[in-house]
Formats: sequence, structure tokens, C-alpha cells
Amino acid sequence: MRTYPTDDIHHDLRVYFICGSTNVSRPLPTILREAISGGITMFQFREKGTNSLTGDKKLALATQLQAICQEHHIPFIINDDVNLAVKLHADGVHVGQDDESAAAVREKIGKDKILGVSANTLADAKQAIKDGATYIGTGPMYETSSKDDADEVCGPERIKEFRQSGLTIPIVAIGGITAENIPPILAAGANGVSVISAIAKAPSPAEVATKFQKTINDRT
Ligand code: TZP
Ligand code: MG
Repeated sequence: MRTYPTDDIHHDLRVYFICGSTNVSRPLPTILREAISGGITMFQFREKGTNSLTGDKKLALATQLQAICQEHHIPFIINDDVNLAVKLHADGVHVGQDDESAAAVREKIGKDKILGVSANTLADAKQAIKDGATYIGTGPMYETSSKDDADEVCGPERIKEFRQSGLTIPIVAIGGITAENIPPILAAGANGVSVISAIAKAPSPAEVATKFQKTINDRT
């Protein structure tokens, strides 16, 4: 049996749902419960941008989402906010290249937590590995409207390049991913996909999550 938070990051990365309060038009806890019932394997609380929550309101929402994840044995990851992650004993943190350095974050959260690092170049990916990343995220695979400052679309080719260069670290793809455009991403060597809008904005997050899960399970 798997132990929780995780002894199988490859499994947990398969359908990695990322969301904050500004990505949804219904309460996020409700959407998260539905996504979990559909089969997401990990959750990242990413509270950013105009009208995002801060301070006590952010803490209260994070606490509520973490409880839902714990109830269902889904790892709960926090984007950027290392202090919040430490305070809540979250299962992990995800940082980008413009955030606190991955090495410093690893130091703060300890060796047993999940550390995700966004890396869009081979050099950044190698550095992330040195710094103690558990997995790297890379993208955007396809056009996305969920990140204002997203880099240029790289396509699944980026993942192929990382794998051909010998990287064995778990890799999760991001950006514009739907249940339909997953196959080339897996074929390129990704362990899973991370997704905001395809699940957060779906009329039925559960149905879409199930579609993602089935597509990935059939191909790995
Ligand atoms: N980083 C690169 S693209 C992206 C992030 C956070 C947004 C992904 O959102 P969506 O809606 O799944 O395209
Ligand atoms: Mg960041």
C-alpha cells in the first residue's frame, strides 16, 4: 500500500490540479472536492494575481483546502508561499525561477517534503536537480490564458529534449493541457500533466478529471 503524503511521486504527478480562488466561478473547496472525486492525484494551491486573497483569508482557504486533501489522501502543495507551507506543514511547495531559490526552499521545508521547481531550460532543470527538486514542471506546452507572463509555447518537444539529455527526474507538463492533447506529452516522456482551466472552468470538474486520469492510465 502507498504511504501518505507520498512514496510515489510518479503516481501523484499524473493528474496534478492547480487552482486559486480567482480561477473559479464557484467556491474552490467545492470544485476541489469534485475534482478529487473524478480522480486528480495531487493539488496545488496557487493564489495569485488581481483580486487574489492575502493574509488571514488566504490562510483560512488554504487550511480548508488542505483538510479536504488530507481527507482524501491527496498531496497538498503550495505555490510560492514557503512561509505558509511551513506554517501548515503542507506536503510541499512549488517555486518558479523568479521566486525564492530552490536550494533555500529545500533547506526550509526539509528533505521529506515535495519540492517542485518550474524549469524551462536544460540549465535551469539541472540546477533544480542540484538544489533538491523532487520534480520539475515545464511549459507552456500549448497556448494558455491562465498565466499573464507565460513564456512562449514550447510544445512536448521540450520534454523530449530534457529526456534526451539524460534527465531522469519526474517531469510534469503545464500550459493549455486538455484531455485531448495529452498523448504527445506522455510520448515525450512526461510523468504527468498539471492543469488549471480544463478542470477549474469545466461544467463538471469530476468528469474532466476522470477523462484525464483514464487517458493517462491507458498510456503509462
Ligand atoms: N505556468 C505555465 S502555463 C501556466 C502556468 C502556471 C498556466 C496553466 O494553466 P492552464 O489553464 O492549464 O493552461
Ligand atoms: Mg512562482
